[in-house]
Amino acid sequence: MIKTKICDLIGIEYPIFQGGMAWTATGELAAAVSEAGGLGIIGAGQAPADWLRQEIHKIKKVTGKPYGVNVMLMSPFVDDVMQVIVEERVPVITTGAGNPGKYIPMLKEVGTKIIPVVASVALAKRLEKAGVDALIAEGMESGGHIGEISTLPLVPQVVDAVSIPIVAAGGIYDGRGMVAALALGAEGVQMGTRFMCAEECTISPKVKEMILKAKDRDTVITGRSTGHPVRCLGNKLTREFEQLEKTGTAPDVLEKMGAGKLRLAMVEGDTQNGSVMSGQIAGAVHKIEPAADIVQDVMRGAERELARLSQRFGR
Ligand code: TUI
Repeated sequence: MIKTKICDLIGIEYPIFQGGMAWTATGELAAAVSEAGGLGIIGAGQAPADWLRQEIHKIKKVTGKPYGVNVMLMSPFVDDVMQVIVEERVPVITTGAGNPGKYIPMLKEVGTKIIPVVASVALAKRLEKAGVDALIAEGMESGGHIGEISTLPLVPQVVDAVSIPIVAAGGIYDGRGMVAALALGAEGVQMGTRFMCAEECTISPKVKEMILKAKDRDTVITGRSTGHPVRCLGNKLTREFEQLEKTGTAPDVLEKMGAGKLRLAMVEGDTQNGSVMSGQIAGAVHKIEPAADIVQDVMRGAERELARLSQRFGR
């Protein structure tokens, strides 16, 4: 049985987080993952607070198990979103794309566990001092907004720099990845791309199909020149974006061009003009299956892999 500190901290059966992806991780997906024993996380993204409340209520109808909300700190609605989290007594929040420091006191007051995503050792240390409960160390293999360091070098450096539990993210999709993360000192894993292909994920079937067809080298990073690098599957939009970046287009023009493109892909299913954020592991995802099967496959695979390693190299 693989039970870790992160399981005890938040009261989950398996140390698997489903990434709280904007316009992708709705109440339906998060409820299925939580009910299966992992941590389902709603992606609040840039959605208004009312939308979040409705998704939280969907989860509460399906399961009494712990769940989370991911707060995208660049959202214009971030203050209202935090207010809903406090009012609804959300058990866990994860944060992305910034420093959640100023919200920590109000969340602690209601007992919400705070688990920010970090892409560097410096921010990890600062947030530990500010009193967060755990951290997700996310490598640049991930989809969406990313840092500059890969999972393999990032996780052990963060693990060694702080004493709170670390969840590894970026490039993980099966039991082998979980065992690798545990070997690096992580207490759990977060997976996004594989859960995009869960049956319960409500994104457009066209996006799921694009992930299923993707190969190892099909993602690209755009937006480096704006200071907000984003990993997506390459398409018409990324080619146009790359061209504009090459010719020195101003960051604010590029930012404007990116606005609304994630929704266009995930909700409207426009996989050529929309932003199909996905991790490098897309090339390994080959089927659409229930979220519970994903959770079970990762856990069984990890146990099998530990047994294999111990048989091969143990005494
Ligand atoms: O947040 C993510 N991934 C995301 S957010 C998102 S929504 C979006 N929409 C339009 C444009 C851009 C994003 C899609 N994917 N992952 C967590 C993450 N956070 N990765 C890296 C970071 C990060 C980066 C810099 C966290 C903190 C940071 O610096 C903060 C500081 O103050 O030092």
